[in-house]
Order: sequence, then structure tokens, then C-alpha cells
Amino acid sequence: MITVDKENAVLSPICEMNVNMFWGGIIGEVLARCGVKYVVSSPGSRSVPLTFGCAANKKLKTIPVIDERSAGFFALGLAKRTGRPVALICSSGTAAANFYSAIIEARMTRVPLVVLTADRPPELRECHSGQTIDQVKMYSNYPLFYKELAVPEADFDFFYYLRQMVTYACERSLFPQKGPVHLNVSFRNPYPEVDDGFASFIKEFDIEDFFSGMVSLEGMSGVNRQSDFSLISSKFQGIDRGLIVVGTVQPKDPKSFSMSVGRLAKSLGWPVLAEGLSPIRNYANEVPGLITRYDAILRNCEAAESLRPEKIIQIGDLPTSKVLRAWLKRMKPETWVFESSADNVDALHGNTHFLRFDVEDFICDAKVSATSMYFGTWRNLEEQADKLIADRLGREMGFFEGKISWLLSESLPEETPIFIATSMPVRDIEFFWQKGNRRIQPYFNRGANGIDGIVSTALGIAHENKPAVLLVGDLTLLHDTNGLLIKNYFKGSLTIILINNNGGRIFENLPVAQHGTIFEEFIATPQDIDFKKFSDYHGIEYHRPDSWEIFNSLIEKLPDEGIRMIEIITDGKFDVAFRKNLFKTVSEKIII
Ligand SMILES: Cc1ncc(C[n+]2csc(CCOP(=O)(O)OP(=O)(O)O)c2C)c(N)n1
Repeated sequence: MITVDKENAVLSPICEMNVNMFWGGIIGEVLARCGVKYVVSSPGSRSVPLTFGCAANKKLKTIPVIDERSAGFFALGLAKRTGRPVALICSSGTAAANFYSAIIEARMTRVPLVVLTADRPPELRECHSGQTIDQVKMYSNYPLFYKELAVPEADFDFFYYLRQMVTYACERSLFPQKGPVHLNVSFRNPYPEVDDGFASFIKEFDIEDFFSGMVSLEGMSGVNRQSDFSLISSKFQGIDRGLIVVGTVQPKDPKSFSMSVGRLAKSLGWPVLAEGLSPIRNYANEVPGLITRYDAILRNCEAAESLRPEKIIQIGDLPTSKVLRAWLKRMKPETWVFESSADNVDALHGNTHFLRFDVEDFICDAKVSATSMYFGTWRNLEEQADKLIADRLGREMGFFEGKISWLLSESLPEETPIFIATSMPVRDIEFFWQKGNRRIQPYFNRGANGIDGIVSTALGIAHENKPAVLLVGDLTLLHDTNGLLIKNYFKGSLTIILINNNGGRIFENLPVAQHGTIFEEFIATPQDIDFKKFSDYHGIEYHRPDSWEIFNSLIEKLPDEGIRMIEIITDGKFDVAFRKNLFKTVSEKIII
């Protein structure tokens, strides 16, 4: 019998009403016991047992979000931050289709999501029964695991099967690599009506016994390859012209990650080229020979030639910089890539060897004897380039959008989570983010580089977290304004730094930008939005600083709660020219 003691009941009484509600209740309880904490649910009828099963479970925090596309990205943000699987629930039909882009992003950036789509039973499919589409494997190869669950029956074997299948789905969202999994869950009658046949079954059901022996998936670690470590280390021993390249990585524990990279760099004596989208630049003291201005340095032909590397250790996906990628492609170094999943992350198709574990698990026994000339050259060029960039940006009083990234790195409070949107923001962070020791934690959606769901993902990261920041362009913000509908359930603080250059100005860098009005209308697509009115409509605090001093004063301290917008109006054409001139000057002025 289930509810002996109402206070400590395993399942809420609402889950005892019929077999479907019980099915949903067991799913909610299994999710909780597997370590799921958050469930994001969009409203619908077919999904009632799933939503009730989770919402009535005190161990789960279930959050309603009406637009499934925003829900998917909000869950993605929560899962990125917590490192735990987040469950997503929706009704049948096109509701499920709206999760698609978040599932793709989760697959490509290895974020654990457990997607539960409600469906009609097989006999109501392919007959226009209403809100019924083909949901079987509807997300193609993107989920790491897919299962069409059996239609619920009041039978013990069905519930043992359910417990095992949901546990397995949670496990597959974490091991051997993290990512989305999809369970399609059919119900005959989703509503909570009393069910006579079910009454005798439930009397026999011993819920404590049913769940005894279930182990949380939390804290389970990956495979230990210690036996191979000496062999791997020997490949790097005695190599002077070696480089560690840290690309776009979002480790759960940025400090431990940065310390591990630092340890590896020290034992090899190699410089570390670190993306702005990795946490490394914010733990500069841990990493000797930290190089941030590689894009500017490698534009200098003489430097690019003299810095030819023999071996590379790559951690995470490659940095965004086209200049760095082209240089690596030309130099063809032997490359060792830390990548714990089975994915191929070598976009350059080089001479690559994969190390299928995390850098944090690697113990390197190679030893460097003295600082190499190669290391010294990189460090010297870094100092020069960094100073030239700082001098130029420090002097600039106009609203060049790259200066926002530069200022954020020195002005945001320590440990601030910052979500950086696709398009120019990710590039400016790579170009201009300064090294320091503020332990700021960058997040991003670079799996598929979509501009969709960005507001929702940032809200997911900020929910029940430290005050967070979103750096975003105007079109990307407008693409996901529905994300702001979560406002009433959002607990936390998000400062949206809106770079408003009226349109997709990244495209100003392409030859197509010469095509005047056609370019403007169909590629740049300016929307001419008054963001003050927009903020008023959404009940968001609004600021439009007219100097960098005021901007700084707004970001040095972040509010404890609520959503706030800081709009900076910039000029896309001016920005493109500014970047070009700056990189030209820096690459010409550095001396080898
Ligand atoms: C879902 C999706 N649609 C379209 C694109 C193509 N795209 C890439 S960047 C961009 C423009 C973004 O404009 P904005 O956010 O204003 O940033 P800016 O380019 O001005 O930095 C577009 C449309 C995409 N990446 N993802």
C-alpha cells in the first residue's frame, strides 16, 4: 500500500487515482532517485500524468514554461549549470517538435536532458485522431537513447519494466557521454479519473520495496585509463615546440579544470592558447604562458612562420578564430585531443589522436627541464599584443562593441556566470576578453551555433544561481522573446547586456554586405525595435548608459533578483572597420 504516512509519502495521493497517474508518479520518483532535480513542463492534456507525477513529487522542482522551444532551452541552461540531467515534458504533436533545436544543441554540447513526450496510443495513430503526429524517433539520431514506452497496464511486470527503462534512460543521458535521451510515453486516457481495475492492483503494491536498492547516478565516474598514462606522456616528453589549445569548453568544475590544464602546461613547459569561451582566462594564475591574443599574433606572417608547432594538445572543440584554424591547418602538427565522448571533434581533419577521457583525469609524468625559446617567443608576443589592444580600447570613448567584452572581463563581480550569445558576441569575447583571476564562468550554445533559445538558456543558467549576465545581439534577443514569459517563475538575477546594432551585423564582414538594400532587407534584417518600450512591456528594468563609466557602474555590482536590460546602441559598419584597423595595427607593430 502506498500512502501509509501522508507526510512522508513516496508518491502523492493524486498518483493513486488510475494507472496512468500512477505510471506518471513512478516516472517522477525514478527521475528523482536517479539524481534529477529540475523538471521543465509545458502545458497539455495528454501529458497530464507526467506533469502531475513530477509536480506532485516534493523531491523535484517542476517549472511550467508555455512555449516548448523556450522550455527546451531553459532546461538546457539548467542542465549546463548543474551538470545533472533535467527532464522535459510536453504534450503530443507539434509541441514535441518545438524541443528539437534544444535537443540538437544538447547532443552537440553533451548536455544531459531526459525528454518525455506524451503521445496517443498506437491504435489512435495514422487516423487523424487529433494532435497526433509520428513521434517515433522524431529527433532522428540526436538522442543518445530512444524508447517508445509500453502503454501503461496495472501489472507488476509493467512497472518493473518502467522503473528499469527510465533509470536506463537517465544513465544514458550521462554515460558513456552526456547528452539528450528521448522517451515517447503513450497514454490511453490521460485524465485523473478513479479506475476500478486499478484499485486491487494498488493494494498489493509495496512502494518501499519497489524502490529499495535503487542507486543515484550522481558521482559515478568514468573509466580509469591510468595504465596508458606513461605511454601518452612519453609522446610529449622533450618536445619544445608544443602547444596546448583550449577551445570552447564548459566544464562542470572550472577551477579543477583550469588547475589540471595548468599542471599539464607546467609539466610540459608548453604555452596555453585559451579561448574566451573557456574558463581558463579567468584562472590566469593557474596557467603559466597563457596566450589570449593568438588571433592578432598569427595575422603577422613572420610570427606565424616562426611559431610553427610540432605537437598540439587540443582540449574541447577548436577555438572560433578563423586565423588560428587556418594556421593549424597549414602547419599540420601532430594533434592529441582530450575528448571523453566518442565524437569526432577535429574539424580540420588533421593528424589527430583522440584521448577518450577528461584532462582532469590525466596524470602526466613528462618533465620539462628548462623554459624553451618557443615558450618565450609566444609569451613575449602575447605581452606586446595585449598591451597594444589595451591601449587602443582604453582610449576609445565611442561605443565600439568589442570594448564591452574587454570591460566585462575586468569589471564583472567575481564568479559571475555569463552566457555569451552566438554571432559577434562570441567572437568579441575571443578577441578581447582579458586574462585575470576573477573566476568568471562563461556559458554558450556553440554546439550548433543557433541564435534560437538564447534568452531561455541564459535564464536557465541564472535560475537559482548567482546573479548572471547575458551578452546578446538584438536579433538573437528578438528570436526568443517568448523566453521572457517564464518571468513569474524565475528565481534569480539576469542582466541582459543588449548590443543593439539594429540587425545581424556579423554579416557586414561578408562580401554580400556590398549589395545595398537587398542585403539590408533580407540578410541584416533590421527590426527597428524600441527596447525601452519592449522592456516596459515585459516588466524589465531598463538602462541605456551614455558613457563607459556609467556602463561600468551598472555591471560592477549585479542586482540580487529580477531581469534587467542594459542597452548599448552601436554601429555595425563602424565596428567592422574598427576591428580590421585594430588587428592590422597590432599585427604590424608586434616585434619578434
Ligand atoms: C536559428 C538560427 N537562425 C539563423 C541563424 C543565422 N544567423 C547567425 S548570426 C545571425 C544574426 C544575429 O544577429 P544579432 O543577434 O543582432 O548579432 P550581430 O550579428 O549583430 O552580432 C543569424 C541570423 C542561426 N545561427 N541560427
